[in-house]
Amino acid sequence: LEPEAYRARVAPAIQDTAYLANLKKVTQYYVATAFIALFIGVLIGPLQAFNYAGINVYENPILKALLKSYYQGLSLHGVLNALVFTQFFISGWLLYLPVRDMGAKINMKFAWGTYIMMTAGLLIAAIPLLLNKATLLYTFYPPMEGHWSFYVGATIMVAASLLVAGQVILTWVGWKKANPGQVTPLVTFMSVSLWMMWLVCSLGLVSSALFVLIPWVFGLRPGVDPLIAKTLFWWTGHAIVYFWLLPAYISWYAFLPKQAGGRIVSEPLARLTFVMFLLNSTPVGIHHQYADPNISNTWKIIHMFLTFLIAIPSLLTAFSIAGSLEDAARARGGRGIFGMLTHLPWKDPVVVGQILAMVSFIGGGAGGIITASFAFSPVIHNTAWIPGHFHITVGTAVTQTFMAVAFWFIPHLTGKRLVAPKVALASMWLWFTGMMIFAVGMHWEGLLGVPRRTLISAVALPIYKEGYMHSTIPMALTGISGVILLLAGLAFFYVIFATLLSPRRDDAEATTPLPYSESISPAGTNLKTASNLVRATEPLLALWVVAFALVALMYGPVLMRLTQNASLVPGCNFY
Ligand code: HAS
Ligand code: HEM
Ligand code: CU
Repeated sequence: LEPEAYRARVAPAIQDTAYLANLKKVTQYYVATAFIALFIGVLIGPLQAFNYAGINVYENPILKALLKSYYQGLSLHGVLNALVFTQFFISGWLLYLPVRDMGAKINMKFAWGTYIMMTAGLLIAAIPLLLNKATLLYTFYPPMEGHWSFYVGATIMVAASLLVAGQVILTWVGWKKANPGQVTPLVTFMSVSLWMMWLVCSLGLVSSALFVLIPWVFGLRPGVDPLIAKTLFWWTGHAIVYFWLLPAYISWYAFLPKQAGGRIVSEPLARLTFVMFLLNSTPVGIHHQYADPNISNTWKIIHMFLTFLIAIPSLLTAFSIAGSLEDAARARGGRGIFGMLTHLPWKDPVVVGQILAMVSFIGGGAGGIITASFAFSPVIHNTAWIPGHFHITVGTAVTQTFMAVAFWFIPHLTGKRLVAPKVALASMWLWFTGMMIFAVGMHWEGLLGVPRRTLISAVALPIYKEGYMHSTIPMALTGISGVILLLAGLAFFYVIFATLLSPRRDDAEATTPLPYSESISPAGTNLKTASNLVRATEPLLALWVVAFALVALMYGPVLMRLTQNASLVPGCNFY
């Protein structure tokens, strides 16, 4: 992107300082709420890691007063980290970036309205969670039944995010009308396509909430069909991982090159990546249900191939970002394979955090592709392997990227300066090291058959020792990782909260500007002269329709069969 062209485009909105301050404020609220949720969620994590080291801390009276059971803690951990933290951070990030990128003036009352609605939904759902009335784990599979307020609160939260999506997409439609024949700028393109993807994928969860779960918990239906609910859950539940991941990709593609001192390799390629995710993220969810009955093997295998296909845009991203980092290292005087590594800015926590997040994703992605295999799945499904996989995808690739982004984004939004950059840097290394050790320990335990979601340290310590005798080393690794991650979390949250509480210095537009990168191959601005790839990816509305059609095609027959054979069972709970 040409910096001059960018400045000209966004000038009117920037000059309206009151508007800009308000936009930054609402974004700051989203981001701060996200990190408060993550703080609580992360504090529970090490306790679970100790469990997988054979150490049961849940009998401790102080802890007993706070958490009624391992499962209440695990429910809070999963919901706060994977659902609340991500959704709040992403809603702020993906509202602010495209609006700034287009230089648009949005309706700020509406923007605040969505924030308030999302927070209200969170509070409504949090009460039963804290009262141990919604100890359902973050997947809330029926027939486990929680208090109705959990389902209602969660639905309100998701609905609020759909309104954010609507506001951004409509702002873009307005931008298109005002700028006919122009190529959508990259950050806007990525954000809009991602919000469109979220609308396609959230349909599963929304219909489960409206037509299955809420009527059931209010007693309007005699029971619930667990398989239908689970299938609708994974319709959303797989693609949601890309709703988490792609905001990190936006940072890796659009901002990290500049932060590292290089350029974006190819804007058209970045656009292609996002379109592939829009089309193919959703119709793959049955790889979570290989073990479930009443879904034919044919559909399971089709979804498996589509899962392999959805690894391709991530592979494109891997090579493309590696190219940006090489470009950065060269510009900083690096030569040769090792020069590429040594000449990156290893003292900058923003860059280091993101590079380490990516390195973790090499393992997370490779593990995901292995996990997706129909033949291998029975070995590791429902074992500790699975938390091993997703703590180096969502728990590191995504979370650590958001953490590193916060080191510049919070100063940018608040006009404050990052407190203790060295502690920030240390927290990134600690988090990465802790998560890599955690991943080795948990994948390994999984291969030895240790089940996930089990208070294994208490129920079966003798069995743990007998049955999983060979697991001493991975157990030790998991326990050690819990300690390292606790330290990492404390260091990180010290930096974030101390920064938020420090005094404001300026409006940050000059001191911490949006770190737009230049491109080696830009997409251009005029559609007529743009490349075929840019022209093919520009009609996002049409591509969106194709995405809806694909998901209907790939889920319609599966859901039809499940509905024809529906059998309702009553709810139950175990807490
Ligand atoms: Fe997954 C289960 C398959 C990606 C999250 N996954 C989960 C669950 C979660 C999750 C939360 O097929 C658990 C759900 C539950 O509670 O039951 N996953 C995949 C596949 C991918 C994948 C094929 N997962 C993710 C991402 C997640 C995530 C992303 C969160 C953000 N996953 C599965 C399957 C299951 C599953 C099965 C069900 C298992 C079961 O039995 O229950 C792919 O999208 C991965 C593609 C990624 C790559 C990596 C690209 C690498 C990049 C980094 C490059 C690095 C550079 C740095 C440039 C191909 C982009 C270089 C710099 C230097 C200095 C060296
Ligand atoms: C589950 C540890 C951070 C998301 C788990 C489990 C452990 C663990 C051991 C498995 C529990 C079981 O299966 O019984 C930790 C540690 C963390 C951490 C030590 C860092 C201090 C995170 C982060 C995220 C996350 C940052 C996401 C943003 C989840 C989810 C589950 C989980 C979604 C699954 C819950 C379920 O099965 O219902 N965590 N975690 N964790 N963790 Fe973490
Ligand atoms: Cu999945």
